[in-house]
Amino acid sequence: MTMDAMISTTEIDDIAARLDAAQTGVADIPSLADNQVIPIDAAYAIQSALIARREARGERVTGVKLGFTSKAKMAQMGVSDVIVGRLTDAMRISDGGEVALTRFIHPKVEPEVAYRLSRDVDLDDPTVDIESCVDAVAPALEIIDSRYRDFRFTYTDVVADNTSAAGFVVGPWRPLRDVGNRAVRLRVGGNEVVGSTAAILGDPVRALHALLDMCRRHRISLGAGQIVLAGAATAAVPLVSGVAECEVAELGTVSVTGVRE
Ligand code: 0L1
Ligand code: MG
Repeated sequence: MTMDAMISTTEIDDIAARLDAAQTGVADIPSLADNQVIPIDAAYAIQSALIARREARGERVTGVKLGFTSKAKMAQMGVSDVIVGRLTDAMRISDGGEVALTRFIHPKVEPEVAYRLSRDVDLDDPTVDIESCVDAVAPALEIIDSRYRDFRFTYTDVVADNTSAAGFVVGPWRPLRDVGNRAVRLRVGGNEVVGSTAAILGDPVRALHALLDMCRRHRISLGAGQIVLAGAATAAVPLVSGVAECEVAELGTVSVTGVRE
């Protein structure tokens, strides 16, 4: 076992390959932290290598997502920073569509708010106004599926694992508006949980500012047309067969049906 914080390019590629195989083979792996300390920059490098593997298979990055946007989750992980992951076209499920549960290891679903970028964001421009780079907002669902056994991971583990990103559904877009403090209802099978968009950093619009900061720090590009998942309005709920539906008050509804093939 090595506890050396230094990590080589070869190790970065090896870990990305293991995480990629866990996702494509639907087979979990132990927490990286059981064997190795992964520095945060290396964790984002592993995430980039993982995304490069997806791109090599023909996937396209179509957005970004934020995680750990609730005070409760940050406290649980002992961190004060959000995390950023990448979304690809292969992760997108159409609103009202079906998703095979066999694609995932142990999927959970989160009710979220999505923003749409209307122009490229110049990360090197200190005066950039991120809110003016957004033209639309929509209710959304995120499917998370940690590649780590029992969802047991550290902060850097989960960054390396592309922040558990596995699927997402975006509801009808509306022109950009204030979506702060809106009631949120998530129904999955027979269960219902309620929350508020205030759970997303106090107001989802703050997620845009946090995103800009993280993307600058980790050189993650933000381009016109990309989707931003701002974070979860409630704790994640296991995704089971049947309809999962999220309703954000005065914004709209989005759903997906989990099916066993
Ligand atoms: O908020 C999220 O999208 C979840 C980030 C990853 C943590 C988890 O898998 O629970
Ligand atoms: Mg999420």
